[in-house]
Amino acid sequence: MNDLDQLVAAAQADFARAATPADLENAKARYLGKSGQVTDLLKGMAALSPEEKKTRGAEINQTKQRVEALLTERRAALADAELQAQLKAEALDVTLPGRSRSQGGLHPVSRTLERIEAIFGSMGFDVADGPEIEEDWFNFTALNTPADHPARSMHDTFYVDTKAPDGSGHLLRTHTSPMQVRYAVQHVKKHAAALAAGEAIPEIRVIAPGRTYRVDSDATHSPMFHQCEGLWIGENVSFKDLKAVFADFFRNFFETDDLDIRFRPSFFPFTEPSAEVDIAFASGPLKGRWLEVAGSGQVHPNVVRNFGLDPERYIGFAFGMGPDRLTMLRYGVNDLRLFFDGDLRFLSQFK
Ligand code: 2NL
Repeated sequence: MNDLDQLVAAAQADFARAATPADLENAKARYLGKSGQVTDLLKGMAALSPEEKKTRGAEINQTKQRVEALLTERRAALADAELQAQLKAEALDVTLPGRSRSQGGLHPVSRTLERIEAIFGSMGFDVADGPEIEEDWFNFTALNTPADHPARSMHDTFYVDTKAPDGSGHLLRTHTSPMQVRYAVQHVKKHAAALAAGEAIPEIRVIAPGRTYRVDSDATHSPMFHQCEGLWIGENVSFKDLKAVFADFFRNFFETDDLDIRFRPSFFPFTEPSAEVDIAFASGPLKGRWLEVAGSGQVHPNVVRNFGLDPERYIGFAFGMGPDRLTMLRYGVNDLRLFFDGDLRFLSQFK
């Protein structure tokens, strides 16, 4: 083996030892770099005779080409090894089961609220939304609820603050009626000019669905619960209209015409006369049982006055119902607390 063959063999061994592309480029420099072995051989040719230059020059060039070929071969091998390693590391098992994302859904009470809004909406009721921390005046005083009424006691109402002895502080609303008072007062302000001129103003027709709070907790009471109140005020709105609204609502809500509705005399500070509303299904698991589903009545003259209207001219009715209880009836749920525990085993049944 001559010196040139030895050089090629040494280069091959060096290149083979290079484990990374960077190692290989360092090895290349030792042969083909500025002061590499092959480069040195080419420089040494200057001292040779023209005769020797021809033969030795050709041999050196051949050597250079062999080293370059070995380098190219090793570069490809290293690149291929790198690719194989990457493919192995990033291997994808297309036979593995997919990672599914679980499907969410609306809470059953939210479904009920949406149904309530849609049905009353179809009867021309506006939907009003407002603060859950209320002023005493909107929650009690405006609604003709006297200072000594048991609902105002600390045992029934969550107070945020009680600034004055007359109770003019803030509390968690105990019903959504205060929102209707706000709505009615705004409505009256909007039509103040017409009212002052003695002209008729548009009717108030609104529902107020939302969260309400009372100091109460058992299988049928939760400290946070939902309410939906309704209010219809005009110059010629009567109990007859209330009955028609309820019939339409409950038949739509429970998707059956086979139900009876009855009114039982009752008492609320904000209505006079007042009535509890019961329904009874003509078929199904609850067949024949009277179920209390709402409170209602003709809006008390004092309340109409607090809206800013003349109770001699404007009259109407109001009602309140419990969306939580309506949801229990619709889906056959027997414990109210299930709605608010956040247990997916319960909630996922409503997807
Ligand atoms: C019930 C009782 C009722 C009302 C709510 C009302 C609202 C205004 C004026 C007058 Cl702004 N009344 N609301 C009237 C009668 C009964 O609800 O048992 N709710 C579940």
